[in-house]
Order: sequence, then structure tokens, then C-alpha cells
Amino acid sequence: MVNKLQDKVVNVAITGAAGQIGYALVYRILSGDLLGQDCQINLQLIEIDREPAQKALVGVMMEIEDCAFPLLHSMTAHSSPLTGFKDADVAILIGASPRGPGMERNDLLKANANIFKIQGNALNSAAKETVKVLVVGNPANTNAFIAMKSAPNLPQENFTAMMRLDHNRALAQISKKIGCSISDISNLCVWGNHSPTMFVDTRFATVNGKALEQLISSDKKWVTNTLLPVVSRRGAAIIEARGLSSAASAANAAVDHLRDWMVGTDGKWVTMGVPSKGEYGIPEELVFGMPVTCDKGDYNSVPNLPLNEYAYSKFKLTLNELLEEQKNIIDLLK
Ligand code: NAX
Repeated sequence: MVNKLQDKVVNVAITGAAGQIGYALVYRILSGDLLGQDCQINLQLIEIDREPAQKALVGVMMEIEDCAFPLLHSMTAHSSPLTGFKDADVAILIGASPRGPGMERNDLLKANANIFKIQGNALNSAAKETVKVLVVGNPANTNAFIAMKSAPNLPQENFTAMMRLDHNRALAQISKKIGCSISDISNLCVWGNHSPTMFVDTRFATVNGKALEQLISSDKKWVTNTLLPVVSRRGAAIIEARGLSSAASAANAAVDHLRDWMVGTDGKWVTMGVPSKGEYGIPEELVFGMPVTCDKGDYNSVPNLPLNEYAYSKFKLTLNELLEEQKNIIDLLK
């Protein structure tokens, strides 16, 4: 049985596996939502070498066991990214340093820079050269940049940051506004940083082939007055309502991001945070949210979209924020 499935066993490494998002994510992966029902999974779960994280991880693993998932081929626990990322085909980097009391954004950037530098190094030494890396832990774009720069032997395009939750949040708001289904909406994207400066760009969006702009022409201000603020403040609104940050929707976005990357989007745009190749004047290597299409393991940014004055001002704001973040951590990469 195992031999027959050998070519369909995928090694999936997850950091922060005992946290909220990790807990919601493992069940989706083992249900077949990531790679379908024919692909078995070796789950490599990584947590910090501290309590209560390690004990919580034991509990998570007991629950996974109790699900008796047919797709679970093996499961291992790790406190070192070097063993945890061994031969990884997919690495989902969720664990990050949370913002502590009195911590400035800069302190948070630096605390995470150290974590993602170590993890980038470990991926470089231990993971497969084809590993697909998704960084979820915040500040996700800059963390992905750090991991990428710390893994010089791996192709840069292997490193991505999660902007899909922002994309999905925008899709859901549009679907509610128009009264259409999510799959009716095309050509939406989110530019820039996974932060309140992100730019949700609806200028090219269509619903069943009709321009969104036309469909909301009686409520022209809806995008700027409602959609953009709702999406950019959604994380905070969820914390206020639930008392905890987004977890199931973040895990769902991680599944969407990775599944689309590996399986393909059939020409449909999705948003991924990817290292720039100089598109749209974005400095090379900056990990920037942009529209991409995916085809069986590759992604390509959507080219030649015009940026009018309004779009450019929004674009520039989020670009400048990311450049500032990069400037603050660049010395730590030396
Ligand atoms: P939790 O605090 O529930 O879990 C984080 C887990 O990571 C903990 O179990 C912790 O022990 C572990 N961890 C910390 N440092 C680690 C390290 N160096 N190696 C391995 N494990 C480590 O947080 P959770 O709600 O799961 O959120 C995780 C991260 O996702 C946060 O940084 C959060 O800000 C970020 N998010 C990113 C989103 C995105 O769209 N990019 C959306 C959701 C979420 O806010």
C-alpha cells in the first residue's frame, strides 16, 4: 500500500502547529482540501521548545490521531526547524513572535526577523529545492522576504506571503453587495502589504463578465467608503467580536493559496504576496501582494495593468510601508 502511494506522499511542514491557525489548518489538509483525496501527507509539526507549546502540540497530535484520517501517512513533532523542514515539499510558516505589551512595530519586526532568518537558513539546508513556502506569521511580507534572503540556495520564487485572506474578505463583501456567488467574481486583486495599507483593487473586477464598476454605479462611493475600510479593518473587527484573532478563515486562506499554486487557477486571478521581479516598478525581491495566475506549481503576475492617479497613490502608500519595513530589518540579514 505504502509503496504504491510512494509518489503521492507529500511532506508538509507547519510551524506554530499548536496555535490557533495551525489547529484549524491541519484538519483541512488531512481532509484532502489541499491536495485531493489521492495524496497522502507526512505531517511535520514544529513548535517552540517551550511549554505550554510542546504539551499543546502533543494534544493536537492526539486529536489528529483520533480522527483516523486515511490521508495521514505519518506525523512527527519537532522543536527544531532543521529537523522539521527535512525534505519538506510544502512549508507553512505560521509561528511568529506576537506583539507584547509596550512593543513598537519596529521591535516586532526585529523579533520576527530573527525567527524567520533561522527558519530560512533551515529551509535552505533541509527542505527540498522545490519546496513551496507560505509565510502566514506577521508581518508576513517582510518575514517572507527575510526567509527568502536567508535561503540563498533555494529559488526565490519558492517564497510567498499570505494575502489571500484579504482577497477572500474582499470577494465576500462584493458577493454580499451584488447578491452574486463568489465564483461569479473575477479579476479582483489586493496590492502590497498584509496590513491596513493594502490596496484592494476593484477597477478590473467583473461579475459574470460585467464590470463591477457598472453594477455599483448607483453607489459609486461604496468601494472607498465601505469595501476598503471593511477589508483593511476586518482582522481588528474579528478580534473585537471573538476575543481572538482570525483562525479558521486564515487557515482556509492558506489552503486556498497553496492549492491554487500547486493545482492552478485556470486563468483566474488570485492574490499572492510574491517576490517582485521588478513588475510595476516594485523593487526586485520585495515581497508584494499582486494578482497572479497559477499553473501546476508556477505562478505568473498579471502584466500590464494600468495604474491611474488614484490607484498609484494607494499603491505607493503600501509600497513605501514595505520599503520602510525592509529598511528596518536589512542589517539583521548580514
Ligand atoms: P497563536 O499565538 O495562536 O499561535 C502561534 C503559535 O506559533 C504558538 O503555538 C507559538 O508557540 C508558535 N511559535 C511562535 N514562534 C515560533 C517559532 N519560532 N517556531 C515555531 N512555532 C512558533 O497565533 P495564530 O492565531 O495561530 O497566528 C499566527 C500568526 O499568523 C500571527 O503572527 C498572526 O498575526 C498571523 N496572521 C496572519 C494572517 C495573514 O493573513 N497573513 C491572518 C491571520 C493571522 O493574524
